[in-house]
This record gives sequence, structure tokens and C-alpha cells, in this order.
Amino acid sequence: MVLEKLGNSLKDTFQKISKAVFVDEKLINELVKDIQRALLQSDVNVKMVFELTKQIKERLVKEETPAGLTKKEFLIKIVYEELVKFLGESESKIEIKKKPTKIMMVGLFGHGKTTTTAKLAKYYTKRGYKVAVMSTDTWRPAAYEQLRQLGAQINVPVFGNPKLKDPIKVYKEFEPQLKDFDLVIIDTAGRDALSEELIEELNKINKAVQADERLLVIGADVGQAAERQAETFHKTCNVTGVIITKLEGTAKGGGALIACSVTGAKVKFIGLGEKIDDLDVYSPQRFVGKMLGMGDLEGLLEKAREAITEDEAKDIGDKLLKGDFNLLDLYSQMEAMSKMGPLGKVVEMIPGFGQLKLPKEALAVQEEKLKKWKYILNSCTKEELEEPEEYLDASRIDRIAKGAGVSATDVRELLKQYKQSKKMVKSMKGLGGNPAQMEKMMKRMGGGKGMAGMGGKRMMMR
Ligand SMILES: Nc1nc2c(ncn2[C@@H]2O[C@H](COP(=O)(O)OP(=O)(O)OP(=O)(O)O)[C@@H](O)[C@H]2O)c(=O)[nH]1
Ligand SMILES: [Mg+2]
Repeated sequence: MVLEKLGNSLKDTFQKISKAVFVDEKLINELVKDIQRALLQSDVNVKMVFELTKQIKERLVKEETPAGLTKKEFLIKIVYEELVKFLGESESKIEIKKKPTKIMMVGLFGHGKTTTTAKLAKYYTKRGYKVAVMSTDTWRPAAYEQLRQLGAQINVPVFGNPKLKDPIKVYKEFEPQLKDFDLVIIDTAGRDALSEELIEELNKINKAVQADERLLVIGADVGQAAERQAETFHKTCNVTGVIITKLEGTAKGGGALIACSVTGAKVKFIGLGEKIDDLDVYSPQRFVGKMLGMGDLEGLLEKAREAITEDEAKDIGDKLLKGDFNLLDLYSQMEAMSKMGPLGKVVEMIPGFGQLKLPKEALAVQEEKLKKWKYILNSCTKEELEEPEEYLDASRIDRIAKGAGVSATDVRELLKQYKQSKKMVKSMKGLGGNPAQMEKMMKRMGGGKGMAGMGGKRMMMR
């Protein structure tokens, strides 16, 4: 897989989000650190890495979680979107309208110009265009022969004359024949570095060719050095796009891809191997999706939705065991958990509530009830939430019911539920975390294995 290491690190990071119980400062900081580490290992420029993570943090603070998304889903969405933006934002297509459309390949020695010329020729031939390729590389002795062999493999005409020493002469010799084609791809010679000589040569060729696109070919193994290359080629040869090759074989590809996004020359294709078919249109969305091992954002969000696992449920239980349990806790748990997923799972995690076996059809009723309870809790004062036993007398219950737009019976039902939960929490706390005792009590309570009473067996299920 391309950028396997980067992909795996980012996947781990996303896993961490979906496993987390709460989205809090700590999780966000951890997440940002993970992303930074992953990108730096992929040879992404430090400054850019910090810019990306700053952007992610800023959005998390500034933007409100949209309706219909949980905080976790929103977090994932932001990270996904920012990564996509970071990697070039949108696909950049090559238009083949004019006949012939001319593409000129430029780049340094050995980065893959000639190979990619043939790859592109095959790509567009397959899509119904009439394509020819031309070698204007009069620098390297076997350049024409290399392209000729590649062209033969894919049945594409190859223009070139190994006897000529001037690339302009080569072009002029074949120019009259080009009008028969939809697309002509012109290979050029490279050099060790972007020397004056190379710039001059490329500009001369371009003047003669009047290419519609000048595509810079850069091997991904140069990592973040791609930025300087792309920038200088962009300035001197007016590059219109970049093709990053050898992306399958290097850990530094992230750096190369991202470096290009700052130059204004967009990455259009990526090379993923030596064979002629190893070429992909570059789409940041698809690339990030693939790297994360998920088809699309939908899948990503789906994953977050389903992510309440055994461990997380236990975490919530532990949290409850630590604190003195009052209505405020109940409320904040409901708040936090209602953002975490489907009601079935949420209810199971509130002490005592999980025992209510919840068949699907009952869930709707239950959902209504939960809503009511939230209204009720919202109508309570802080002192009432903190010490309900102390404050909640009949007249206050009436007041709360009115404020919440429910009946007094509803309020009493919630209080009853709360008392049951509290009793449960107390008795568990009393065991002082002794696992054997705990297990014994759970068995007695009929929950079998796991945290019985705090959701029974159901809580442990996904
Ligand atoms: N692994 C891998 N190898 C590639 C890829 N693209 C090109 N290559 C290899 O890179 C080497 C150089 O490719 P060329 O196409 O000859 O490079 P060039 O830019 O034309 O080189 P010069 O003509 O010398 O300037 C060859 O061995 C190719 O097979 C790619 O996407 N992945
Ligand atoms: Mg070549």
C-alpha cells in the first residue's frame, strides 16, 4: 500500500478517537501529537505540520458540532477534511479539448519522465483518445529507444529521431503529423539539477511546442525536497502540474505530496510502480480515504458511531464508581452519552438503566422518556441536582414538572431510577474495587460476567 506507515499511524489515531469516551482537551492534544508524529515521519515539513495541527485545533475550538453529529464524529470529520486540504484539496484534471492537446514532461534525471510518458499514453488511449508520444531527449543516448519500446508495448506511435542533437529540430520534423492526434505527450531530457542549461532547453522546447500542460515529474523519494524542486520548476518553466512517481516504495511520499501543494502546481497523477499500468489520477479525498483504509467519510463516521466497546463501557463505569453519584452525575453522563451513539448503548451504560431489557420497539418509547428526563434535569437547580434527597420535596417536584413540561409522576419516576442507580453504585463502591468480591456480587445480581448491574451483560456487547 502507498504510504503504508503514514496510513497505519493515522488509522491508529482515528481508532483512538473512536475508542475514547469523551472528547476532551487531553484527547485532542494526544490526537494532534499523533498526527504530528505520523507526518514528520513521512518527511513532511515541520512548519507545515504545525500549521495543519493548529488549524485542526482552531476549528475544534471555534466551530460548533453540527446537529446530527456527535462530538467524536465531528472531530473525525475535521481531521479528515483538514488532511484532505493539506494533501491538495481537490482533484486537478487535465483538459483534452483542443486537438492536439500537448503535454510536455519535465524533470530531473531518473525521476520517471519517460516511463510516465508511456503510462499517460496508455491511460488516455484506454479512455478513447488518439494518443502519440514524442522523444525530444537528445541528451541521453538510449532515450528514444526506451520510449520506442514502451510505445510498442501499448501500441502508441512514437515520434523521435536519435540522429538529431537539437530537440527543436526533432519537434519540427514531426510537427505536421501531430494534428491527427487528440493528445501528444512530449518527453524531454533531464539533468542532475535544474541548471541554467536545462531551464533554457525546456523553455526553448516549450516555445516551439506551445504545450497546454507542462507536467513536472518528481520521485516521491526526495521527500520534502520536492517543494524546492516544484517551486523552481514552477517559476522557470511555468509548470502546470506535478506527477509524483515511486510513491509505492518510499516512506517519504507524504512529504513530497504535501510539499507540492504549496507551490501552486497541483499534483495530477501519482506513479505507483514500474509497470505501465501503475498510474493513478490523484484525488486528495480518495487518497486520504484509502490511506485511512476507509472508502469515504460516511464509512469513517459510521465507524465512530459504532465504537462504544467493552473497554469504553467499563471506563464509564469506573468513572461513576470514583465519584459521589448524584443527579448531576446522572445528568452529565446522559449528556455525554447521548452524544455518543444510539440510545440502546447509551442507556445500557447508565447504572441500573441497563437492566431494562430494551427490545427494538421499546427503544422509541425509551427515547421519549430519556428526552423527558433531560428536560426535568434541565429544570433542576444546581443544589437540587447535587443533593436531590435534601431538596426535592413535593412542591419542588411540582415546580420542576411545570418547568419541564412533564407530569409530577415523570419526575418521581426519574427520582426512583436515580435512587436505584445510586444504591447500585454505592454497593459496588463498598466492595472497594476488590475484583473477586465484585465478581461475586455481580453473579448474585444475576448479570453473569462483566459489570452486571451497571448495564448487565448487554453493556458489554457492541
Ligand atoms: N518503483 C517505481 N519506479 C518507477 C516509477 N516511475 C518510474 N520508475 C522507474 O524509475 C526509473 C527511471 O525512470 P525513467 O522514466 O527512465 O526516468 P526519466 O525521468 O525519464 O529519466 P532520464 O531520462 O534519465 O532523465 C526507471 O527504472 C523506472 O522504471 C514508479 O512510479 N515507481
Ligand atoms: Mg527519460
